[in-house]
Amino acid sequence: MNAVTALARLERPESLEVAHAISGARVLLDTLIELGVEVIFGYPGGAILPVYDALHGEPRLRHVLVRHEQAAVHAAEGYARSTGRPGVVLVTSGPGVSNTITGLLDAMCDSVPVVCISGQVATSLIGTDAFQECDALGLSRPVTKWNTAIRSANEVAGVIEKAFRVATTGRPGPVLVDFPKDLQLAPARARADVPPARPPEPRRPVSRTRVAEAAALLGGAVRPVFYGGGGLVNSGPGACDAFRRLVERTGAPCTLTLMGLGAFPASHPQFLGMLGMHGTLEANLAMHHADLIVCVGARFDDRVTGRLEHFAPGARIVHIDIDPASINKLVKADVPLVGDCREALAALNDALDGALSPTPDLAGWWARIEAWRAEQSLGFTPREDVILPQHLVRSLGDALAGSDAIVSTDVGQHQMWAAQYLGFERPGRWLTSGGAGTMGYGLPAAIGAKIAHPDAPVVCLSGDASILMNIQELATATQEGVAVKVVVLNNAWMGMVRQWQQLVHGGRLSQSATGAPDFTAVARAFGWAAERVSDPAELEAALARCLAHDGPFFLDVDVAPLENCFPMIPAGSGHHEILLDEHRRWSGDRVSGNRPACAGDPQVPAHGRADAEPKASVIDVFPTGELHARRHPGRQVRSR
Ligand SMILES: Cc1ncc(C[n+]2csc(CCOP(=O)(O)OP(=O)(O)O)c2C)c(N)n1
Ligand SMILES: [Mg+2]
Repeated sequence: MNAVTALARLERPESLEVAHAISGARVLLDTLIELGVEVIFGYPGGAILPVYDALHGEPRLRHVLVRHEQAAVHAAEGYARSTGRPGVVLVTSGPGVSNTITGLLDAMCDSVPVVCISGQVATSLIGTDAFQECDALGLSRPVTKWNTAIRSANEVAGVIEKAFRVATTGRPGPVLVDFPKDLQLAPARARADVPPARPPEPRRPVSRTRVAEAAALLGGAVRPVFYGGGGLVNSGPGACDAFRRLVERTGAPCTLTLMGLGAFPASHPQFLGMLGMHGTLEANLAMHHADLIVCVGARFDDRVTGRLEHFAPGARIVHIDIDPASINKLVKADVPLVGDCREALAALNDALDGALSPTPDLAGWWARIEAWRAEQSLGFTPREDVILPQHLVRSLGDALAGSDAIVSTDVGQHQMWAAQYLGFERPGRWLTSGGAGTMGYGLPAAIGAKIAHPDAPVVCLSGDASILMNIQELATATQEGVAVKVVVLNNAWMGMVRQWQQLVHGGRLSQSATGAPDFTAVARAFGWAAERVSDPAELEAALARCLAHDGPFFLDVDVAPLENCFPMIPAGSGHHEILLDEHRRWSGDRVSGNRPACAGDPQVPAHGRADAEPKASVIDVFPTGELHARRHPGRQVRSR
């Protein structure tokens, strides 16, 4: 007997042989399979080893071995958001489960259905400060929709079924089930003995009275706006279709939140772009001047409303949401409509079908909107000497056009540029961390999505700081053979932090300069193909090589380091006070400051900005000089 076999015998109690066929661990896997689970994202450890043992050689479940438990949750989120099915996570006790907390918070904030199963020390050891014991329920309570511990091997199937039901019904969210090791090993009654799960709670029917009130408001509004959010995406393609039908039949403009992008086609003439802090001028001004806002599956988040006292002063509000707690939380709804978006929108469409009054004439409203659109708040002119971030994102969008690609992002300026410039035509193709704003989300989320959609192009657009937060997941993609692409918008800054420090903190650039490692060397070390590009003339070809490569590919794109993301509603301002760029501010109903020249202007060459030298700025705290002067001592200075 060699040492390994002896050790295995020592660690494998005889009782396990007896229990193995129907151990708690086996029941867990059988239940997952019955619930339709095909993929688990996880990382093993002592307190979950009996489940990993049962998983060994189980052909019906694919286990994706991540390299950090936080990434397991983000990968499960990417899987869930791109399929509409819950993502499943398996981790050990102590640091294994505590590492999931950021991921669970992320899923909680963005209403993503995730079921996380964590190992726990044996029940006899709970409360003794045993090795890798931690209060998993206490830790995860604020970041889960529901959590529970398994108290007997016989209840495994029932608890897991309930976990899936809670995660996926109503407003979706993460659930954690803590599973002590002795119960994983204990014999469990056969699956058939378990009492059948309670049927799902009957859905609350949509109120006909409220639907009629909403239809009446739509029939009388002359400046209506539809404002859709992530709830539309969660409700599924049927809800998005019903939303489109409603928007088209009323002829009204439509805007979407960061989480809602894709719920209405970006190329549609009635789409105004994203709203909120970095939304388009026309979307935010339409909200500000509206006489009716129909909010569907969104929650009047502070990044959307700006300063609440100034929010949409003349608008009546119809608010459709499955979560009653979201209604009247921040903005009082004139017509609250609690229910699933798809059902509520179908009812509203039906009510309008039966309405006798003609649709109001919105020509005057559209004329105002077109004037705001004409300001081209997302306009930019590519440069020949350096890749502008906007140019990178637009080129990536062009390269992906027509391929039904899935794009994930991290958090920062690159995320906002992605939301502004990548047009999403369908739901479920845009994966981003909205509510929590979690740096480190992008790469594992892309891996989870690619595993669900092996034939779709899946790209993670990241920032040079964010990608480092879960860079170890490059190893997951290599081992699992997952051909995701990473495109890093590399400005060598925590760009969004620097932007706020410039605009809000007097230009004191405290700890936001990062520099960056040689990402191509890092990626190659993990077995990825990689390239770096800095010349605008080479960008398109580099993107094409990245997307065409048969395997994971890391493209490090050097961009103009000091570019900032506009439009921007500064924190504490209303929707009508918008910075259009460093030089121009929209206030009330007009622009102050000078517009930098753009391509198409008579005096400007086709490429290149006429105003290379900064003009006097309308933003007082914008010491551009200091940006060039201050360099982190150890920072790698890029040659251009
Ligand atoms: C885990 C986490 N820590 C800190 C932050 C705060 N934060 C928001 S954006 C940002 C900088 C991101 O830099 P980078 O990834 O390079 O993106 P860029 O803004 O330059 O595009 C930071 C630190 C966060 N969102 N998440
Ligand atoms: Mg950066």
